[in-house]
Amino acid sequence: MAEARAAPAEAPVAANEEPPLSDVLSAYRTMVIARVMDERCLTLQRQGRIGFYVPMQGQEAAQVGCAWALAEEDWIFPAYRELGVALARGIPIPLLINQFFGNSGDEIKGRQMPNHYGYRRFRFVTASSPVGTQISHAVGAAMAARLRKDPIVTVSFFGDGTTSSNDFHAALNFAGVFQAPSIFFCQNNQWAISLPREKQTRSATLAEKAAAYGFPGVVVDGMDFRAVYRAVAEARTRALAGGGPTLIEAQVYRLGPHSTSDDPRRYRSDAELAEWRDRDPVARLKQELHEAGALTEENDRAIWEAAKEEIARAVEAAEKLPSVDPLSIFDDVYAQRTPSLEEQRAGLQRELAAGGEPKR
Ligand SMILES: Cc1ncc(C[n+]2csc(CCOP(=O)(O)OP(=O)(O)O)c2C)c(N)n1
Ligand SMILES: [Mg+2]
Repeated sequence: MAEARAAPAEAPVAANEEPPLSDVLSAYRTMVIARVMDERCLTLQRQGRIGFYVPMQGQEAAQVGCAWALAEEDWIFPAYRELGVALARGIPIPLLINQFFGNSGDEIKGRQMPNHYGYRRFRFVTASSPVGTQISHAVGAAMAARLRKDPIVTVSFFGDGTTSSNDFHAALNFAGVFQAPSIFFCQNNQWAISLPREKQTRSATLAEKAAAYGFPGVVVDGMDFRAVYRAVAEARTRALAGGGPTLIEAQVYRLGPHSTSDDPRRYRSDAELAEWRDRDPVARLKQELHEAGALTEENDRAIWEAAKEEIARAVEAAEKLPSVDPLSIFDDVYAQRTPSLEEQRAGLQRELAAGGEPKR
């Protein structure tokens, strides 16, 4: 079965060591699941079955490669495009799909935008919509971990455009000064909605910005699973040894739209898209596994089929679940509801019992 197996729980191999082949095959499977789920979610939104989705095609190797080099105790501070990281963490597919539907299986009870999930038990903080805020949070959590002598790192995920945010500067400066055990994982997907990378900054690379904060910045081919894995493993080893933070710029491409509210044909060329499609990270890892004798065409077909089936099952189950109970809107805010909230809750309960639509 094409389960999105979580990245290995034990500490990752030392820097520069290669992940074992069996592990790479699991990572490949996770990348395939991410690709299939991504396509399915886009379609679900186009069909009006879910409200919103943020695609990540083209960023599978960067996301899974990064997550694979972490330990499960490490905390993830994602932006809104990190499906590959979520799957690599072992967050179950049905849980994610239920969140997109905002149904009664959504642990967040429909209180977040679709696609803005987070789960404490997976150490995966709720996706940040304001760009960059998660970077400061990650540094704060890294400092807390160090004070508590927790041997972990925190990792923030963000894009090229986010390097222009206030939080990027504040977080990296602070992390540099205090040598926070935090990894800044920038997926340079070449676009910040319609703004191209070359208009974002005059810096030659995004990674070189780390020099101003006094710590290493590395550029890595984000279409290459192993290269990403090695860069993150090395940054993690250094952070745990007290060597401070690292900024990693993974060069990738967003093959799909920015979100389901975007039409990229209005601002970028088919030729550019085609050029990056030729560097498809999923196809690349497949080729590598094939050459290493770890994957046959037949096994590969089975991996894709299993992924499609698993996702289809999760969607089918999600559509059978009822919506979130409207009364749950009054839960989880106060330990004891105020009299006015009790009154409003009773009013809604009466309306629902009378079969009416809740007043908006
Ligand atoms: C503080 C803030 N300003 C503006 C926006 C609107 N916005 C949403 S996504 C985005 C572009 C971000 O680009 P990048 O950091 O490259 O990430 P990508 O979406 O390409 O993954 C912007 C400007 C926002 N969400 N938050
Ligand atoms: Mg971008």
